[in-house]
Amino acid sequence: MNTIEETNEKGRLEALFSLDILDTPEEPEYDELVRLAAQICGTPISTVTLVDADRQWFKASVGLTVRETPRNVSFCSHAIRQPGLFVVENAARDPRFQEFSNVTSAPGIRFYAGMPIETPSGHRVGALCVIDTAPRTLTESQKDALIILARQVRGRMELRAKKRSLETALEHNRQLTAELRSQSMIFQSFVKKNPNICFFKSEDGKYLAYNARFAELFGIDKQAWLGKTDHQVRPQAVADEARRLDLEVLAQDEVNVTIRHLQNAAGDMVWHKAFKFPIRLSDGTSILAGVAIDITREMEKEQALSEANVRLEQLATTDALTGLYNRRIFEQRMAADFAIARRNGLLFSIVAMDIDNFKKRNDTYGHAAGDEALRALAKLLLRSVRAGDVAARVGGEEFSVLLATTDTAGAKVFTTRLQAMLRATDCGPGGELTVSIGIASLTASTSNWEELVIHADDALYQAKRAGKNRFVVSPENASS
Ligand code: GH3
Ligand code: MG
Ligand code: MG
Repeated sequence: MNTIEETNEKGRLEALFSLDILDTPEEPEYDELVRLAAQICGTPISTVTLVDADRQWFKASVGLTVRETPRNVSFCSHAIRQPGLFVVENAARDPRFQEFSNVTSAPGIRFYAGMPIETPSGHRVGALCVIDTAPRTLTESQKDALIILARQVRGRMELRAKKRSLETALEHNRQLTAELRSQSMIFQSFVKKNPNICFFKSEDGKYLAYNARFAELFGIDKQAWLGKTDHQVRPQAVADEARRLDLEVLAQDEVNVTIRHLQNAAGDMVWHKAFKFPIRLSDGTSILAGVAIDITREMEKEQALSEANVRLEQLATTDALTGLYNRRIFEQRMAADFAIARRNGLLFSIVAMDIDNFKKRNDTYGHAAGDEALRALAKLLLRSVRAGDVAARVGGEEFSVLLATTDTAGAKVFTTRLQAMLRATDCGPGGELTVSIGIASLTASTSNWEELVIHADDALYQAKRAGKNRFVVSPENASS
């Protein structure tokens, strides 16, 4: 064989194998065709032969007992080398065949006529042939019949191949369907068993599906809302809002996240984090999908934490007994407000205050009476200061007041008024409560807030020395 023939032979064998017919059982439809061929041509033998790599195999035959023979004694191998009817009238006289064992001995072939069977791809995979043991010829109508019958064989083989590819497609389809069904089952149980609330709505707002958690939230039946819109099952205002959001979500391709506070079927208020997003279908329509996570416990925890933080903050910044700011906050505010005042040339004063003879009050009337007096004074201080001022308890019976945008004269007015109020206030057992006060105001020479505190303390000390129940202005501010 030359190279082209080898290439053709490879393609031919592939075409033959793809028919998947070799070594299959006998089939009446082929048997009938060979019987008809033998009858019409008046020959004792007829076969539908398929030419394999090194043998020829008979799909159907009459007059033969074997089902295959080696290719080196194959007449059909010669027949399939050309497209038309191949006739050998006397093999004993033909040098191509006279040495064939099936010519020299049984069955003693003399006459052969074979019509190649061609696949749609143009490969000749075998032949329909008639064989006789005596030399002879065929009439034109016998030749025609043989050609027609070969076409019938070919038609049947094609049908068989089509049936096979249909079966393959069907099997593929069956597998796909099974796969889809199992995927859909996975999805369904995913939604069903999901601990979160899941639902789907159509573009026109009808509920397509929802899970047990969703039904539980609204206290409804598994089917109750299917095919209904929010406007049919929820209060008007809620439905309006839901529809507005759904349309917004359907119009874009993002996940919409909202936190909601709503009442569940049991009447409890719950917190939900809700996610809504569109699912685009292949037919161009969309579905709105929603998932909601119950975050009530997290929200409660967060709330408790922030309340605890506020309490902690209060504890750290205020004095438990009086509710006034403590020394730490007073100093912080002092530092900040002093800096602002100095930078902007604002007036700024502080008042340092110490209760007179407090030890004696405690000793005589008891600690509780002392506490009561401290609270009474704190209340007065809170009432006297303006917004922006800071009143703080900076020690046991010591208080400081920061007076923003206030000069010494203003501080004196504040102090005098406070003392007058104190005289008029019932501070519990022990009678009238008096305080000694030192006043210091920001001047051009004050370099820092600590200096101002020292001046006020010095002035307070002088007030004590001078007989208590009075105020003294720091010498630095004496001229005002
Ligand atoms: P002076 O007029 O010189 O200021 O004399 P004083 O007795 O007020 O001052 P001293 O510093 O001798 O005593 C202050 C007292 O304040 C002593 C302390 O027990 C009392 N004290 C401090 N903190 C509290 C408190 O929270 N509650 C009560 N009830 N007393 C307190
Ligand atoms: Mg004191
Ligand atoms: Mg005192």
